[in-house]
Amino acid sequence: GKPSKILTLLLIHQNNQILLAMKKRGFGMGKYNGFGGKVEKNGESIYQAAIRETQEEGCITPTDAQFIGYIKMDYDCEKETLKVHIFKATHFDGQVKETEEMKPQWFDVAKIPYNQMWIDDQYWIPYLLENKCFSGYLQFEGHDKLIQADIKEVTNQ
Ligand code: 6U4
Ligand code: NA
Ligand code: NA
Repeated sequence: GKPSKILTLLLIHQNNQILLAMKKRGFGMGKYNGFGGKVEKNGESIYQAAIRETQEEGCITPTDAQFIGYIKMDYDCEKETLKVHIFKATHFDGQVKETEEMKPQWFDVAKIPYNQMWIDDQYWIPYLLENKCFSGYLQFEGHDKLIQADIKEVTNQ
């Protein structure tokens, strides 16, 4: 199979709102998403990368981040499979600011702009909002067409 790379994605869900950010450059440009990126190869943990990327992209430091989901993403047009580790936080230090990479914006959870987001987000954000852990696999044709989507709640028994 293809080589893979480990990525993080962190969403802030506070009261009845979710913080998303319009990505201004690079992978996913023009889409609203959480904060995230690649884990550094210097011994950084996935959790540390999730916090660092949120600091770099949103200028805030999540204070109660928890791992909530894992999705393996296969893009036919990308050299590497993405292993995306998703975190949720409800509190943070600092003030949300626009950066060179991201333009953040709060949305009511009833008005999440799914039509301006990655096509898979509508499948797993509902789990995140309900604090349910989830895991799954996505296979893309290009960046906007899903040819396989298998995301399920993960329960500990
Ligand atoms: P650099 O090299 O710093 O610009 P970096 O910020 O490290 O890159 P980047 O921006 O490539 O990493 O990370 C991609 C981000 O997009 C990660 O947070 C994962 C996220 N992502 C990729 N595919 C996604 C998808 N289908 N649905 C989704 N997020 C996705 O919700
Ligand atoms: Na990033
Ligand atoms: Na990065």
